[in-house]
Amino acid sequence: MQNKILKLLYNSEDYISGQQMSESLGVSRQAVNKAVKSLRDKGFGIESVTKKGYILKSVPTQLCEEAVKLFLRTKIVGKELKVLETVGSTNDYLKELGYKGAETGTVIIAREQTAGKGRLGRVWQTKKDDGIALSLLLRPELSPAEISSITPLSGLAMCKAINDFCMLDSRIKWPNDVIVGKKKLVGILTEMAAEFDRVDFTVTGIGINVEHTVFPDEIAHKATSVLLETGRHINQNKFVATVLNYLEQELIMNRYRLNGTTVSDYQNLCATIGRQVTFARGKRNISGMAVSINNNGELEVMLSNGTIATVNSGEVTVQGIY
Ligand code: BT5
Repeated sequence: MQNKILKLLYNSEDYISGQQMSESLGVSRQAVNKAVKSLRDKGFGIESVTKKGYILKSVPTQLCEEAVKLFLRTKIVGKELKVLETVGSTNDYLKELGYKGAETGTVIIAREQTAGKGRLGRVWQTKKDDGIALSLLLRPELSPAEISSITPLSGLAMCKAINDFCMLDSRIKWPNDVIVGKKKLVGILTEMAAEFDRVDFTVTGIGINVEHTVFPDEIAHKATSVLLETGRHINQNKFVATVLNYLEQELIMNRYRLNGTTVSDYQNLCATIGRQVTFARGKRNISGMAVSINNNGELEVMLSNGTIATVNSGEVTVQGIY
């Protein structure tokens, strides 16, 4: 109901009366008043003038479900969407929903995470309203071996969304970071629930630094935020809708697989390619020049003897970055 009232107000250039709204939605005037009040409580600037009606003057900048939905243009991603005030980890929360049958495209967003996770048991640091934590559940009809494109495609979507919305020149540090300059703006963690030959669901968690002006000492040298890079405060709701639009474009429209176009897009935006990298093989550290990624999302590294090594784990040090 609130979403419908909001759509009417958003799409109307002039004042719209309570009567008009109640007629076009087939609900009572009282229900309209109640929805308007709830929307105002959530921070929507809805002005009312006697005999003219209501007009939408402003949308909250802090995350709110109704506002994200207002700007969303997707068919699948975010069809089910929830914004939480606080949660341990959006990935853990969404995995629980996944086991209970949540449908593909379900999105959980949190204004605060108290136990944000990175890969390999590492911690993802977030502070209330400074960072956005977002998780997307997908049910691709693929085998566990075939879902390796999900993280790179998500990274590609994030990089495009940031460059488009924040007008930044962000790049992808293979496989799962989005960086600006030499610092990390976004981290991505994909988890899955699978049987031997069939994926039940994947949950891709994306942490984005938005409003931070300072970071904890241990990451201050390698972390940055949209505010630090642009000097501007963004409307988080419009931004999240842009992110979800790009996730749908890159993941759903490409059926979760890298192809010629997405590999080429990824390579054009990848900061790792063309740099010296070091990675572990067994107990040895090997260095070489990152030259490309393949259709499985693996990094191809040219070694000094001219052979190509394929790296599929993210533990790579990139010279000049981190
Ligand atoms: C990642 O791991 O970068 C994946 C982060 C995924 C976070 C999202 S938030 C929504 C969803 N719910 C979750 O619980 N998680 C996901 P990794 O590549 O392992 O990088 C982790 C490392 O990045 C840490 O060890 C720190 O060095 C650094 N780090 C931690 N917090 C950071 C931040 N806010 N900004 C930049 N770097 C950070």
